[in-house]
Amino acid sequence: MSGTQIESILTEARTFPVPEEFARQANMDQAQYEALCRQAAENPAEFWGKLARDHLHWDKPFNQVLDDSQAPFYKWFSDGELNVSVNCLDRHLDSPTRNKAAIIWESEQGEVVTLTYAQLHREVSRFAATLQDLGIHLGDRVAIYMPMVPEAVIAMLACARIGAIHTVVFGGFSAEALKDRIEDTQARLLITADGGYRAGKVVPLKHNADQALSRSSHAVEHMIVFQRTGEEVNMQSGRDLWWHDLAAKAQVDCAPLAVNAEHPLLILYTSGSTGKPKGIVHSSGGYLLWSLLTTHWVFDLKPTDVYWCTADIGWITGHSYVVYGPLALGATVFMYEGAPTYPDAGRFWDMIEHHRVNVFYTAPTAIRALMKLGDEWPNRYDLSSLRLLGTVGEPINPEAWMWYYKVIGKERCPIADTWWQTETGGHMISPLPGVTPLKPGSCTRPLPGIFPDIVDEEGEIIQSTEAGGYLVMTRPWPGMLRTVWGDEARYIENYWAKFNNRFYVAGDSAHRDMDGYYWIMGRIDDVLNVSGHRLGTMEIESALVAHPAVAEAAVVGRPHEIKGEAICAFVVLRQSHAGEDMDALAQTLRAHVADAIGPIARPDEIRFTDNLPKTRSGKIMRRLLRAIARGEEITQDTSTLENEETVRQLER
Ligand code: 6R9
Repeated sequence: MSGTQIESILTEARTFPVPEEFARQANMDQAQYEALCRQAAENPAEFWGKLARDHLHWDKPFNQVLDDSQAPFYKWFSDGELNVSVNCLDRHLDSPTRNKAAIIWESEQGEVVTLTYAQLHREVSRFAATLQDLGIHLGDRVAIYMPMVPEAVIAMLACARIGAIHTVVFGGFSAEALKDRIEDTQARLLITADGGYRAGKVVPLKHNADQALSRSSHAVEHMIVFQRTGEEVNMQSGRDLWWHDLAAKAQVDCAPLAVNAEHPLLILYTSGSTGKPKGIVHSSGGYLLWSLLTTHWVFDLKPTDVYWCTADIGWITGHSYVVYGPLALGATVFMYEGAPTYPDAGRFWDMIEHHRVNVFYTAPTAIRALMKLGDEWPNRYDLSSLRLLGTVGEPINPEAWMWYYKVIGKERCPIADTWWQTETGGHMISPLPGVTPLKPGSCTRPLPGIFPDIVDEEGEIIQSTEAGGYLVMTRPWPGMLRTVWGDEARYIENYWAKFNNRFYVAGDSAHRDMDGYYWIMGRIDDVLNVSGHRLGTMEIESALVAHPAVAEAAVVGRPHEIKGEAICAFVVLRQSHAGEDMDALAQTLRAHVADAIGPIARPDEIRFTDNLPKTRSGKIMRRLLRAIARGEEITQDTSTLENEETVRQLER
């Protein structure tokens, strides 16, 4: 079969039922799930309206749930008013949550700092008052370029308290990336630190910030510098201010400002396959509701849990699942500043043991990297506190899933494979741990209120359980992006135009099996065309990772006279298999793929490498590998790669 549909070639038959013990205590059980799904389908306004009233504190209640008069510019709860920091902090102060840990933070050197909700509230109010003193008002943009320290969270919530719009720039990004974001948002203020720690080294944040500002066509009025590493930095008088000096002078109280539910809470930049990064705009009400609900449903958080999401606050995962979702729920968030394998490969497991982490959320890239280093590392630690695991960022190969399930979760912990995007604000397709039987490699089913579908090139819904196509959303949801900052045309063009504004187009390819489970096959741009068969990269990669020698694989196409495209696989071996005969192993792996999924998917070429080029958020850069496989000159900017040297190694 060929044509416009994408073929699914991976057969994964393993299923894992919901553990009874887990189901009994879960925040959502089967009956509630079914009731919610039914209500969402039949009466969306009632469904969303009730959730928003029950879970958020409104200063001014809303009457209208959804305003679709200017679709696809949807508005949610748009005659209501609320304050996000009140929902994350103040409303917990009249309950025992007041004195529980909001944040437990550990530095790379092993210092531990705990902030209770009452303390965090105080710090946020104080810093919000400081921002006000500097003349920051409703709607002003504030750039935050910070290491993973509690002050980064304080800065975000302080912006929310006064209605300023934050744009967090990942601390691992260069001066150039920071400059672009400052220019695009026209930020009035930049909040940074002298430096941050990563793998025993200092990241010179203030220095980068100085460079960004010196190149920027837009001048910020002030830069607030948090002292973290204590190294010497250049303070420009009049412009640059020390955090601690301001804090010493500031009043402690800052009354929260109620804002319209549609007021932008944040702008976060995400890079598309073409063009400059897009500033994704999220709202105050809808975004907060969706991050809260998904944290509650998917992570099943309980008041007694210690919860750890390893994402940096520079990513949407850090926004929704380190800051807004868990704090709105009054949860205890564990936060770590540093590299995952510093000083050794046991660091994550050591902190899970030490802080008795119950719910752990990380990315496939981290899972595969830790898997590559061998089971002996996790096996040295007591991981019995864990009760639920999560993953996000890329499709997880079934074998990496199995490793996570067995070696980390000891076959006790459900895994939430959460599919979502910067643009969606929160989880969209994910197992509910007390409801959904699991299949390794599938993000399973949509959450209540979410209506995905799979369509072909013409926008027709694909009914087949084997063919894949475009993953789309057929109805709006409160956590959806509102626009691209300063570029409404790009919002339409990127997410809606493909099928005449009928669906939100995610840009991923996927297929749905006979149980209604979704399988993400990769980004739509990465689909291969081999002898007229359209194949997602994911499935061939997963077949490779299923071989015991392979830790990680990336598959790309390169032009082929007869087949259209030839399959080229880049493979990272597990440490236990380093030093084997590479030619023989390449043959074995080619045969293994042909065996596992059919001759059509047999790689034409296998290249071994120590690492794959990744974005800073850990996604494999297949575009770059494609250029390498084709022997093309690399014209893409590689400076934002996690591991730039890998590209040079591969080019040889
Ligand atoms: C949250 C986040 C979004 C893209 C998305 C998809 C990929 C994320 C996934 C997944 C398969 C999962 N993706 N989660 N693919 N299974 N569980 O990562 O946001 O950085 O915007 O990336 O990541 O391709 O379209 P973002």
